[in-house]
Amino acid sequence: MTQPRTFRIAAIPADGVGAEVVAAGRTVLDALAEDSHGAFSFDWEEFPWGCDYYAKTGKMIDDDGLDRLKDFDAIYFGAVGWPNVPDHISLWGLRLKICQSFDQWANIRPVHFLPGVQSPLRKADDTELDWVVVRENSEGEYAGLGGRNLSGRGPGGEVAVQSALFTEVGCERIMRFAFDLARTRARRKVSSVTKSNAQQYGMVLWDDVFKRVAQDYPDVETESVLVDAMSAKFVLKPEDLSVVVASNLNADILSDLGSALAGSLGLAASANLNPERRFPSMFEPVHGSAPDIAGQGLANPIGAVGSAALMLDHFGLPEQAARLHKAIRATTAAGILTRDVGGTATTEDVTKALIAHLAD
Ligand code: GGG
Repeated sequence: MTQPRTFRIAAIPADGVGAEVVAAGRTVLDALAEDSHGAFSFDWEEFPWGCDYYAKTGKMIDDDGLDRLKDFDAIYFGAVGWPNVPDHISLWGLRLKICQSFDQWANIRPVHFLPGVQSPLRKADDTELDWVVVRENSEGEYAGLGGRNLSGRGPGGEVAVQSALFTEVGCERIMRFAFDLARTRARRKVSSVTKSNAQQYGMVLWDDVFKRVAQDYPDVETESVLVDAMSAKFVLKPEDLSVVVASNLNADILSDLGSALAGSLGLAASANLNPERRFPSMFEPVHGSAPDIAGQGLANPIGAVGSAALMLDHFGLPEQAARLHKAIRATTAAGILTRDVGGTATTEDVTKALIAHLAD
């Protein structure tokens, strides 16, 4: 008989709708655990970090915050960013600080088309669409290298340098991750997103590593596509996609496009993985804090619940993850939809429907 397991999870709702969707995700996960009759449970600890905390303390996270997080089994994150704090301070002070310090170098962002949710793509009406964006999550355009100088020249005289960093180690590990993922999917294909025609150093290294790694996966189809052409392909030929591997910034932009094509950013889930498991991985909806709807009970919890499913997969509970995915599909198919996907349901309505459908 397998031992019951308790997963220790650090919840960081952070800003805006983050609080509402993390609460919804926790409620659904606790319902799942209750239904497991003791096979597994979740032990939650919630941390108050975010922009409000910054306004009070001058810090996005406590000085010993990473130390307090490092022994959790996972981090369940909401969204970061609020108009009272400059975006680069809040993003670097919390989300990127966690991702980079815990070497969460693989960011997985599946694009699922759900029943009952209308896509702006006409093609989605009669074509099965489903792909995963694999985002390099530790370097590239987000390496944080650069600086501002020459402000002494006076107004209009300052300069800024922001360098992208591409290492062979960083490129190779994310590409191998993408190829391994492709081998688990019906269509074994990896599309690499590049811009090597214009970025002749970093992106040419990216392309060279892609060609070298591909040789170890002769059973996986490949293509290398410029980021501008890939944006068009997302809209015009998405049925040709399975795993899309891209640098930090390119993948961030393309995954938002993918989520919008699937109907809403509110549906999109993500996992920031430290595949070696030296540090906890972090699971969060792709969307931000949405100040326009925050605190009104209108946020779509599906992105956060889909992220919880990715967390269950990471814990080695694929059947439980599948139950969440099934409940999500049953809920949208029944027309229980928040405003962002054309419905009138509240966060609470969708959460209740998800829990009800766990029994299906
Ligand atoms: N839950 C995702 C989130 O809070 N994102 C905030 C954001 O601005 N992210 C930008 C990025 O990750 O590049």
